[in-house]
Amino acid sequence: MSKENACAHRLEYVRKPILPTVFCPGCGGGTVLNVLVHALDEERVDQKDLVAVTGIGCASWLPSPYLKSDTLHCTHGRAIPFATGVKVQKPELQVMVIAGDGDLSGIGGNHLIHAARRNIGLKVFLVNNFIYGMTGGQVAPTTPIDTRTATTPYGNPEPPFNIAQVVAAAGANYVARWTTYHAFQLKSAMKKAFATPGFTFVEIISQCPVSYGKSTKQDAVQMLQDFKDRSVPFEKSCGMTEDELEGQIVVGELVSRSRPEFTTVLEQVREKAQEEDK
Ligand SMILES: Cc1ncc(C[n+]2csc(CCOP(=O)(O)OP(=O)(O)O)c2C)c(N)n1
Ligand code: SF4
Ligand SMILES: [Mg+2]
Repeated sequence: MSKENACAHRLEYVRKPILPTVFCPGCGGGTVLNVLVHALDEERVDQKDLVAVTGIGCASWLPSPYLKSDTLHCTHGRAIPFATGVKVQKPELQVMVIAGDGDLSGIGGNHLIHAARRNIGLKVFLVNNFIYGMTGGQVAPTTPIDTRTATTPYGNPEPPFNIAQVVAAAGANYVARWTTYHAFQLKSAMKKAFATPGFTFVEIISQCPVSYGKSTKQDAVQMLQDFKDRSVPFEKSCGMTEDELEGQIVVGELVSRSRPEFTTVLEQVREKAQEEDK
């Protein structure tokens, strides 16, 4: 396939017109969408079998309106319950959730850990920009300690969630973390997330030069440089102390395993119930 044809092929996953996008200049959202479309294409995910579910926030504009598949743009924090309903009714579909850190780990945090515990076959991509971006920069459960935000003008007193570790501990089959600086590694992780049965989760550290940039006084390029400089491979991080890991971004694959997928288990229960109720 020529380069031009390959590009046209990937664009089939995207609703047109895409420009102008809703994203601010320098936002990581464009990179995330670009990488996602490459992953969908290379994994040969059929658009007719794909349901993209999201909540509310800048990251939630990624699947809806931009992905040309069935999309559910749901209420803030409730993407996973909606996606769970779809997957339970139609287990044969590829059900993907893509939303922000506030959406999935703040208001929707309980849904996230229980979906991971059940190991239901959702493909979840959490775009972590360390802030409530769309609403102007309020503190999120992922905001680093001491950061000055719109709602923590004297510095954030709360330590942040290590959300990939939380999801891994809850029982997901696959968990990885990359940043928008690591586009190729991120694509590989997304492909593996699509290919692995069960609950799969990729945390994507992404730059928000507007709402989070107000706090860090960095532009998009400085943020990407910072992601590069602060990244530590997961394997190396295992030999480091908590103090040494302070302020670092651990990247790579945290978990890859094969616990039973929830809708398969549910089907077995259904068959058992029918047998016992005869
Ligand atoms: C129930 C409810 N509470 C609050 C809001 C307001 N709200 C909309 S988006 C958002 C935060 C978005 O942050 P995040 O999910 O991290 O997405 P980002 O914009 O950073 O990509 C909030 C608080 C809402 N729409 N609904
Ligand atoms: S506010 Fe931040 S996350 Fe939202 S579009 Fe602008 S740069 Fe991107
Ligand atoms: Mg956010």
